[in-house]
Amino acid sequence: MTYVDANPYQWPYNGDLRPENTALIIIDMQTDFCGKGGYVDAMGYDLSLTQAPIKPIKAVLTKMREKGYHIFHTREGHRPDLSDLPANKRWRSQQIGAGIGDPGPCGKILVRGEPGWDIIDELYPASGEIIIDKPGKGSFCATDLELILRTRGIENLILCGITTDVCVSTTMREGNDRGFECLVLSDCCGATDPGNHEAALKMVTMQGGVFGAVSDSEKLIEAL
Ligand code: C5J
Repeated sequence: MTYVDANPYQWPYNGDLRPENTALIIIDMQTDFCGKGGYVDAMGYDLSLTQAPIKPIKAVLTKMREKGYHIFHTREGHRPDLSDLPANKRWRSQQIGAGIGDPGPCGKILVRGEPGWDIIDELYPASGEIIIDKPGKGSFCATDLELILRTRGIENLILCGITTDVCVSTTMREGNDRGFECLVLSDCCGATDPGNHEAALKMVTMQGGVFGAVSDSEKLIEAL
């Protein structure tokens, strides 16, 4: 049996941690969320907060690739004709001066195929790794993620990426409700607000691990 030192319990609950049944899911490490001229930059948030997880994610990705774990990457974005962009999501983004679909220094904000929408070079998917394109915050909504996970017999999800309180948290909740055993890595996530990052992680640990457990890159690598 293999466990990762985690809070509030040693993860996974049953000690069944193997490359065959476990996936790393790296959420939205796109220029739009952590690069100069992207969506988060246009909203005026501190980019160092969403860039902080790049190095620890790279360490985890390297180790999990080496050990043969399933690797998934997600990208939030919309069709070029914006047919999958809800009017309220567009309107809200316009209120903060970063209208989704509007032109910016990295192309149209959060639009598929634009430079700002793609995954940053440091963490770019290797050939054979699964990329999930999603129109919303959760990675299960309007995607084939669950079908692929079930088809491969994956039971454990190790989650990281940006932002902790939005797309990572939503995906963890969706995965947990579907019966997946979820672990989030605190230093491999980042949010546009440090308090929200901390709160999103703390929420996981309530009720004996209401959405799963929290660990970090070092502890995971040690366990692997
Ligand atoms: C947001 C995300 N924050 N990837 N998306 O809009 O968390």
